[in-house]
Amino acid sequence: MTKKAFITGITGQDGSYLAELLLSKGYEVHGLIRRSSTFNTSRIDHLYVDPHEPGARLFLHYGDLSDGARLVSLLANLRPDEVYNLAAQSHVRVSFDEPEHTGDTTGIGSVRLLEAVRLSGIHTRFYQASSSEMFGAAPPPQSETTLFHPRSPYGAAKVYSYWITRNYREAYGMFAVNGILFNHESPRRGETFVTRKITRAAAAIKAGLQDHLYLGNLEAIRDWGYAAEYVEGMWRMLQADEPDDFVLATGQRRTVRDFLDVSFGHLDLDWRDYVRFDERYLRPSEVDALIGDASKAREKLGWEPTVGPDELARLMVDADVQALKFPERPWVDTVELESWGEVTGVR
Ligand code: NDP
Ligand code: GDR
Repeated sequence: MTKKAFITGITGQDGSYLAELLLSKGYEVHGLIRRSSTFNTSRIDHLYVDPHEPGARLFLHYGDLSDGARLVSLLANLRPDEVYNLAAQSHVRVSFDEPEHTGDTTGIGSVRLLEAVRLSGIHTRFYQASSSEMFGAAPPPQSETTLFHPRSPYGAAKVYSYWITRNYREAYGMFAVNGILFNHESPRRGETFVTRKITRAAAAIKAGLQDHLYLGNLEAIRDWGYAAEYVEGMWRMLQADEPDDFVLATGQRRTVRDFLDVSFGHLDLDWRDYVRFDERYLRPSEVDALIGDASKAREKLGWEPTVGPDELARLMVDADVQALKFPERPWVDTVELESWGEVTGVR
């Protein structure tokens, strides 16, 4: 029997990799997309096959995490085996500008989806995209047992989603799990997150298209992994015998400064010649250091990342150099190049 998955946030970085992974495993994939006045599906266009074609296994449905009734009717009709809740207002800095909207989408959106599962009476496994931002000020290394101390409206909204997911597991016996993921990046990363901002700028500066790069706090420490490997961990969590919560991380610490060194160095550039400070990119309260301990996922799920932060930086710079040459395919990366025909069946 073909398994059916429902993904919110399918147009985002993780949604696109997860859709690819599930299609390669033979799933029928249904994605929630927001109506927008401009196209917002560039990260999944390469996976899309006209639904009238016999081989089509990817289907998109309009909806929004702010619209609970729509979520109920969609789930009741689709009856998926697995639900992945990846949708969120996911930018930490923006969450200080839009705290209420972030709370509504990143927090309450999760309970709307959990309620939709419950009210539609379906038996499904539920994945919640929890975040290392929930740890906030708690000192590293952080694991599943570290107490939360969020430092932003985004982090606080994710803590609510974490606990409401656990509550539905405990209260209703739902197979509902939290993946507590540390930062993961890729050539498909949104352009305003610091890694992608850096790798795009390095490529553009090298090509003579940009003079400067404006950044905020260069001392922040993060644990950066490769998104394509993290979606495999999400899937494994839903294949486990028992529902449980897991940290996914590389365990490697790098500062923003380190990421600049590797990215610009890869193109024989010295970032100090180009980077300027802009206080606009500081946060009212910062998360200084996130370094994850993913031993539980390694032991219980057999999940282990192979791409560390330096290789990741080089991979992203290479992809951004390529993207300048082929602007019509900005999402291109190595996973894509190796598995393109096999995954999509369209080439
Ligand atoms: P992105 O910002 O790339 O994608 C977010 C997705 O959510 C997009 O598809 C977006 O749609 C969708 N979305 C936003 N608001 C709504 C809404 N109200 N209703 C329906 N859909 C909505 O995030 P990532 O792919 O990087 O992350 C995926 C999830 O994992 C997020 O929940 C994020 O908070 C979380 N996370 C991410 C980490 C990371 O390092 N990447 C680490 C830990 C957790 P649209 O394209 O239309 O904007
Ligand atoms: P983060 O990622 O806040 O960790 O959240 P981001 O890349 O935005 O920031 C990382 C660190 O870099 C510093 N920084 C800058 N950040 C941005 N965006 N722009 C800048 O110009 C800049 N200069 C310095 C930040 O202050 C911060 O310390 C990401 C998101 O994907 C969340 O959704 C996810 O939950 C967490 O990772 C884990």
